[in-house]
Amino acid sequence: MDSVDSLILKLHDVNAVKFGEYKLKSGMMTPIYIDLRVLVSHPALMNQVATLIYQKVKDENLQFDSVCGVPYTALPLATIICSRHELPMLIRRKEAKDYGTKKMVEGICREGDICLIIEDTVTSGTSILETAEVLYKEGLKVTDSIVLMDREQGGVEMLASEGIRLHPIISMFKLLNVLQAAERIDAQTAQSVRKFILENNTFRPKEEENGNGESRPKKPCIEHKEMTYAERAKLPNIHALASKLLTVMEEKHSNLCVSADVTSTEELLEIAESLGPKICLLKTHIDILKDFTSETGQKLQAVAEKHNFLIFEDRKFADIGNTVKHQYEGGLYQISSWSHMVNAHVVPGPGVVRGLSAVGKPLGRACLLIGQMSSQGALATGDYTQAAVKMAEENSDFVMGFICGGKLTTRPEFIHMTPGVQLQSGGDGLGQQYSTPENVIHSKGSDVIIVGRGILEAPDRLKAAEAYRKSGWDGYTRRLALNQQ
Ligand code: S5P
Repeated sequence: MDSVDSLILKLHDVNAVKFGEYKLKSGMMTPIYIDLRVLVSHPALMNQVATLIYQKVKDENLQFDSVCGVPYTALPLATIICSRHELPMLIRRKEAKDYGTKKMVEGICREGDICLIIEDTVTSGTSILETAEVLYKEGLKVTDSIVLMDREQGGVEMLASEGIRLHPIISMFKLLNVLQAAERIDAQTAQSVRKFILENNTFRPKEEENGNGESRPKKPCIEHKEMTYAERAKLPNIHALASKLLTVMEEKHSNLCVSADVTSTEELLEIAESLGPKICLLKTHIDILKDFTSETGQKLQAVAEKHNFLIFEDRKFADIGNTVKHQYEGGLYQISSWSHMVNAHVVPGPGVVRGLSAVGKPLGRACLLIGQMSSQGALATGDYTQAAVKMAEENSDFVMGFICGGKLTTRPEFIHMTPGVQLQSGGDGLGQQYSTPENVIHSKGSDVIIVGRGILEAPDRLKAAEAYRKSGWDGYTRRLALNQQ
């Protein structure tokens, strides 16, 4: 027997499905009541449900960073799934504590992370939406939700209108069919429940519901009709270097930036030469070279020219304008003379951008602002990240984009670049946290993956670079396909 069919019968056995006259949370009277709270008394059944929910995650290829169960019934289900598969979990509080941190969500919330919501039963979808709204306040995104039992009374449609895809495991009509076929209920009961469900759909599109014209804005998980890299390259207000980079990306079918974190000029140039055809951008930490000379920059430029990629010195400037001006232009490395772009922390305020711009703008250079960091416990979150976006918008004649975990602004002239990328998620023991190219590009809407050790430590760097290039590009084409339907 199909595992969902057998689950339906077991749920009926343990009285989780009841027929009669019951009142729903909304006050509506119903001839069928689903009470999955009883699951906690049946551990084997609980495990079976958890397995089916996780199977749904795999079947639908859902991408997310954490899991949150709607309190209380779905909480133990989320716990089992997260424990079994070592997934980070979040707990939504129903009431804020009146002492301590007053947090509404327990667990680590990283700005832009995607949280998968798990629920036991859905009628209208409001419980899922309430939980999603608490998560949104923590800077999280919700794109998908899995529910064990969908009463088919409009929850799927309501959540879709709010940008959340609902994936039910059991739907009401399926449940009725299985129970009727197994002679647990007679045809008349099944038919009266079907009639009730069809006549009691709770979903009303926003405009219909709200006569005063104040319909709430729709919250799409990803913006529709997304522009291609090539289209963005032609935007009238785009920085010339951002336009150049997007053009290179389109031409080479590559959104891969290799982070060439090596300590000798020879190895740096060797990486640039061999991986050049696979990348759109090469990122350096020039101060880790033990043998830098002014020739290093010149040679790197020549290879960049030959293989059509740009250079990004990951200097992370973080001082007052006057100091960064000197650091950018002078010293041993004379960064502005050979690197197309650099990045800066926004902690000093806009002066850092103005200082860099004074040197870089006349040379046609550009800057990326660090809106978020990939490392555990990073403080660049929430208002800080928003301040970085504002600073970029106010200085778009020199700022071309962001270092971030995912898309920070919908303005298509800015390029989002994400470090902390490997084909397997995880970390490095020193705080680095990795997401996959698929997650970064497809789910989080970033534009460029920055990959260091995932390629540098591979037995065959060229093969690894090709695997990352392909994975990043596939994420982009899948994202485009999804948003152009
Ligand atoms: O938040 C950040 C920002 C940057 S630029 N996290 C990062 O890891 N980086 C840089 O990306 C980091 O300095 C390193 O050069 C690269 C990541 O390297 P990997 O070996 O962990 O892929």
